[in-house]
Amino acid sequence: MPSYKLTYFNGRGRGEPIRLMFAAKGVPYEDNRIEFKDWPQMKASTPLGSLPILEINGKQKLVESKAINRYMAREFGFYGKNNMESTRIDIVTEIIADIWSKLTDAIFEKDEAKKAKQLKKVFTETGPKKLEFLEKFLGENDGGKSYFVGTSITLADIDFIHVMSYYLFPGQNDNGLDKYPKLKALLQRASANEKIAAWIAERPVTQF
Ligand SMILES: N[C@@H](CCC(=O)N[C@@H](CS)C(=O)NCC(=O)O)C(=O)O
Repeated sequence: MPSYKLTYFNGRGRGEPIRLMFAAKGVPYEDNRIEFKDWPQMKASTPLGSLPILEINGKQKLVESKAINRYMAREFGFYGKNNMESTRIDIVTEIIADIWSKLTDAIFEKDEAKKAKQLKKVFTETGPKKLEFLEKFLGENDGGKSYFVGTSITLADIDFIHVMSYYLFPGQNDNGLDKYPKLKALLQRASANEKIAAWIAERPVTQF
């Protein structure tokens, strides 16, 4: 088995779908967490001046989180059984990435008034529009009784678990999935996967 080293900040962010896949597959790896205070001196030594980086066998250095996600999903069997399934997984992950991008823009906005406005827009416009589509999309697969694509967990479900850990923002959007019963049930089902649940319980608690 290859040896894996994931370098990312000490947070969930763009590193967490990768960690969730290692957990779901039960594959050991080095979870190299960088503290923000140590980043400035390390930045210049990285290929793109950003993280995550996934090193395989101490040789290949993979960059770009979405490319790493897809590489891992292909390696670990989380990328569907054929081209159509992989493409349906891409559709879900790209939609989720749109929510994630608006959400993180808002979360990291320093101006509190702007931040509140942006968060409200994500919770009342951007998010619901995308989630409505995903609720229907999920229903097309097995009536929404299993997972986004096929009958086992894929990158689509893993990305969904991850981004929902931000979207269901405590005190502001806890009930953000109430209008989407299939998505809500999927989140519970996928998060209850024994290995994923164990990782979520044991991972370092970080704000983001
Ligand atoms: N497109 C890149 C973006 C990577 C990125 O911006 N990473 C952020 C953390 S989520 C980072 O390294 N920020 C520190 C910096 O840019 O100095 C990817 O998806 O991997």
